[in-house]
Amino acid sequence: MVNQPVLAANDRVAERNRGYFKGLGLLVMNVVSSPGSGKTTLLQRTVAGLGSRLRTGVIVGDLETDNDARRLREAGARAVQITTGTLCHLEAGMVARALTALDPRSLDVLIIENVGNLVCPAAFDLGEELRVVVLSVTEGEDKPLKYPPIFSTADVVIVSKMDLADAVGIQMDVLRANIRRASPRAEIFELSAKTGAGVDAWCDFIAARRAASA
Ligand SMILES: Nc1nc2c(ncn2[C@@H]2O[C@H](COP(=O)(O)OP(=O)(O)O)[C@@H](O)[C@H]2O)c(=O)[nH]1
Ligand SMILES: [Mg+2]
Repeated sequence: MVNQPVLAANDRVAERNRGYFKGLGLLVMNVVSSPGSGKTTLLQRTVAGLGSRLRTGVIVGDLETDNDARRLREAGARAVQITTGTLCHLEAGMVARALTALDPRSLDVLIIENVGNLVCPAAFDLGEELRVVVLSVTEGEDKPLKYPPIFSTADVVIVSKMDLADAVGIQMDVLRANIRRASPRAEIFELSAKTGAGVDAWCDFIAARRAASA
């Protein structure tokens, strides 16, 4: 159980972030998943896909290393790494501090890649407009039912690694039904960051949301 005063303090900073993002017309997404489900690979594709349309910045959180920020810079993003040490989630204040390195006034979209974990990030609002949960087909059909807090608060659920769906024998009808149950209001995308299949629809969705929030 997370300490209530810590959550209340985080919520206050998150609200301040939200007001600031709104004032700038910046579309902000908080991307959450288990480690290794393909967040960074998808964000590399996303940054490249939005490249000619929207200026995208990325804040990426991991316990250690700046590997992901380097991968995202290679894809053309402005990216800043937060290393959390032992902490299993990002907090709103960390995002506010990291953002100063990205010149937010010159961005259209800010993507926050949270620490890989389906539990801790659920309780920490970062001030995002969209909470995006990535679930790869290799994780099994039952995960949406096992992690209710993160799935019930998702605005978008992305089923990733679709190129592996047949190889791992996932039952897509069961997975889709479980996502619908756990995330009743979420938009659902199915894609492969490896082949690129489905990534255009995802980028079009981001562009439409950004146009609506600008
Ligand atoms: N087959 C396949 N592998 C993928 C895909 N997306 C990512 N991966 C692989 O999954 C591993 C973890 O990816 P990464 O993007 O680092 O995941 P993250 O930990 O969620 O940021 C890497 O070996 C990627 O090459 C995909 O769409 N298909
Ligand atoms: Mg990553």
